[in-house]
Amino acid sequence: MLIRSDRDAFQPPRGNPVTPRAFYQGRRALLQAWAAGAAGAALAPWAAREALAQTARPGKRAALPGARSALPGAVTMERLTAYDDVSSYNNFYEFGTDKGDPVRQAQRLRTDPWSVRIEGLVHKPGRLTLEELLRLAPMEERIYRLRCVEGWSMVIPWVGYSLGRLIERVQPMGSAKYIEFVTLADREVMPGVRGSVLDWPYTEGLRLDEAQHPLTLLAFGLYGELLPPQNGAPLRLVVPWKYGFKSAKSIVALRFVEHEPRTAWNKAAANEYGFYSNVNPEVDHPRWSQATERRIGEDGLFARKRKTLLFNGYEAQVGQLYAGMDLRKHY
Ligand SMILES: Nc1nc2c(c(=O)[nH]1)N[C@H]1C(S)=C(S)[C@@H](COP(=O)(O)O)O[C@H]1N2
Ligand SMILES: [Mo]
Repeated sequence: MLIRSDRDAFQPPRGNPVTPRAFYQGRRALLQAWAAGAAGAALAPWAAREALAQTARPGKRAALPGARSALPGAVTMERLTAYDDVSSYNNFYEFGTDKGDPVRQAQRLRTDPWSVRIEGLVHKPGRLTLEELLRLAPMEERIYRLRCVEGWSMVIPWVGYSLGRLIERVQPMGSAKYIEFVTLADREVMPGVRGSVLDWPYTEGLRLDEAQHPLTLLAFGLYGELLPPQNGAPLRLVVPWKYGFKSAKSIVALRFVEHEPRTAWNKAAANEYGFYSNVNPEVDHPRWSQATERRIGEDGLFARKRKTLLFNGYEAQVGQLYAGMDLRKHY
């Protein structure tokens, strides 16, 4: 594996078009373009400085640079959630059910070596190593809102590339209609897996067209560095218009299937967690409202609740995927 220790800078594989230098030069050029109004609304110089400061590397893990995504909807200008919050307030039930459990318990997760099995209805099944996955497509930085079904949200600068790039590589058959995502279940290092909170391994699923949507991210990093274990190292999904639990962490297999797969949360409580789980302020969870959310880091005395947006604010990009569907029925 290329990553020898947390402190070693990630070395872009040969042939990867994104070098760290190109990344920083590219970002400087992008910021200048923003300031000049070339990329839509002009940013004031202070805002440009803040955008640069926001994504400063925390220096905790190996660097994983990515060029700011040019994809519509892929970069929100909302204030980022602090790295310390992103990496210490987590849901990763394999390591325990308290928000503070993953950061304490996940440091023993071994991500080297790692590979992902490609199974089912594809012309190119097999196993891809993490090295192969890291160089499969250029890395991009995408700043997405992540809305947990529990009613809190964060804004996180992820690094990765569209899952569609991997899907096209493995050539799905015409009969493949869904992808089931299987994640690691290692009793040795994951205390939660010895219990029965969920039916392990944690699995998730997407319709093939959802998985192929350019906003669906295969993430390897955040804040310009490799993912911390508690955030789903070495690779995870980020599906920004769906509740956070659809964004499966520490993925070990993709299964291309014909029928809608069961998912870990659907098995645990089908009336509470449907297959689609699109963020929708009008469809309440059976036990609480989904109309508002609390932004992590804004929980002080005067913090206001934010209104939750349909499809988490990504309606312009993804609404068409659900045209004609009854979103109350397909919750
Ligand atoms: N394997 C696995 N993936 C998972 C979870 C989990 O418990 N296990 N929790 C999900 C939930 S409920 C949320 S909100 C997000 C949280 O991601 P974060 O901790 O990086 O913010 O991860 C999702 N992915
Ligand atoms: Mo969640």
